[in-house]
Amino acid sequence: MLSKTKSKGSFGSRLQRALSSTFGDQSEEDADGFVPEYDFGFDIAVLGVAGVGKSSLLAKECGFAPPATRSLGIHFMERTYDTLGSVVRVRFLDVDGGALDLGCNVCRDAAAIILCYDVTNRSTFDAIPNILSAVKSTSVPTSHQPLFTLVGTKNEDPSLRAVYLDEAAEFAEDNDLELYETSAVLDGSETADAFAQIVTGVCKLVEVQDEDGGVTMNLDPVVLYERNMHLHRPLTATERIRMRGAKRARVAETQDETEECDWL
Ligand SMILES: Nc1nc2c(ncn2[C@@H]2O[C@H](COP(=O)(O)OP(=O)(O)O)[C@@H](O)[C@H]2O)c(=O)[nH]1
Ligand SMILES: [Mg+2]
Repeated sequence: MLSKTKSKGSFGSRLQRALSSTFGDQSEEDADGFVPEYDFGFDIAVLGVAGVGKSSLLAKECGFAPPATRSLGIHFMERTYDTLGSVVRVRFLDVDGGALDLGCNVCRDAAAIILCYDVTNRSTFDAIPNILSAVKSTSVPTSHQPLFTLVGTKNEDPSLRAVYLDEAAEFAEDNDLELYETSAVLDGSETADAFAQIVTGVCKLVEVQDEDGGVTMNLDPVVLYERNMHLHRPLTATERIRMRGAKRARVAETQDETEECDWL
């Protein structure tokens, strides 16, 4: 007799589920009366060779002291932003350079990916194409591709520069990436500006015109889900049904694309 075993999903999805229960992804489970502190949320994964300054950059942006020791694995930091009339909670996944495999799995559910290199260290820039292709080769359905951004760090001293802006800009253009340069030791305004633009860039993926001709976010849970974002309120019965359909379609799309890849 055939026995049915329930699939637990990929390592990435299991990790994500565990994280959601730890960090309280309450998009579907909240009880009535819950007062949201934000309208919706999403993850941004930050990748790059060890030592490029990922943790320092995130510490600056999220208002923590920079870490005293090297991070191992994946660390989480979060903060909220006011964007396009909504409050959005962004959870940053600080992926240690040595945890790229783990990072690639987590990237599957991220709305945006920041690839960091150190402008004073050429080899960290040379590593970016490999990191980019490793992330892109994870089975993310085409319609759910995250927004990719390239960030050059430690740009405060022009005399130490080893990667010139023109070259980085050319790579960014060729690979359809936004490019920012910043430093975690300066006052933080450049960093804040870069992060604000990245968060706005993600939100713009689901923007719509309102009746007055202004721009607002489309907070339909399925539209958000398509871009790896989630609402921070309980879903209605109809929304739950639509979400189940969208999730099933995504699983089917992932399988289709994996099968296509097997033929290559
Ligand atoms: N000069 C300079 N040093 C930085 C900057 N950001 C980080 N660092 C230093 O670079 C080293 C590695 O930083 P860290 O954030 O741990 O890198 P990570 O491994 O990518 O997370 C630390 O000694 C930081 O103090 C920066 O903007 N300018
Ligand atoms: Mg670190």
